[in-house]
Amino acid sequence: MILTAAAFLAVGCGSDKQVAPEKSTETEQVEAPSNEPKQEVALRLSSNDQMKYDKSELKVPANSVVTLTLVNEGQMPKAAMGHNFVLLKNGTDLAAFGMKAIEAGIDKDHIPNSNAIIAHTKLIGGGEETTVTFDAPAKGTYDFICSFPGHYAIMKGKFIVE
Ligand SMILES: [Cu+2]
Repeated sequence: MILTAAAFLAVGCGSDKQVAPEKSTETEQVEAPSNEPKQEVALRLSSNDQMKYDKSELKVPANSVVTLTLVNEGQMPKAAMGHNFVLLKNGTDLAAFGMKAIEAGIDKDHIPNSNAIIAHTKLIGGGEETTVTFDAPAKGTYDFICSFPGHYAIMKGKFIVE
């Protein structure tokens, strides 16, 4: 039994050793983004009682890890003038998403159960701030909105990955 096991292990090791050199010689294909350290990017987005963000465009490099801090500089409570940040996949129907956000209700921070969402913060009232960290999506231009009922018509912007 012991001999059989040893023979099996030897074969196992042998086959591993054969595979490894083959991989390392394929240098032309070593462009796996997952192996590169990701650049960390910090963004700050403010909002207020006038139902506005302070930026209509956010830019990040491709393959970065984004930490976005949303600040609500207003004084009104969350139920009256709450704000969040919701980053949406390309091609999302904003009107349809807005309806789902209303249905989700304030208990869920007006975040609907939707696969259109790339990343989002919680909903915050005046004087609060919140942070979300996420991997930047593929290069392109995306919509971000506040999903509080009625806000996305004004509270929206472009999130650009370049
Ligand atoms: Cu809002």
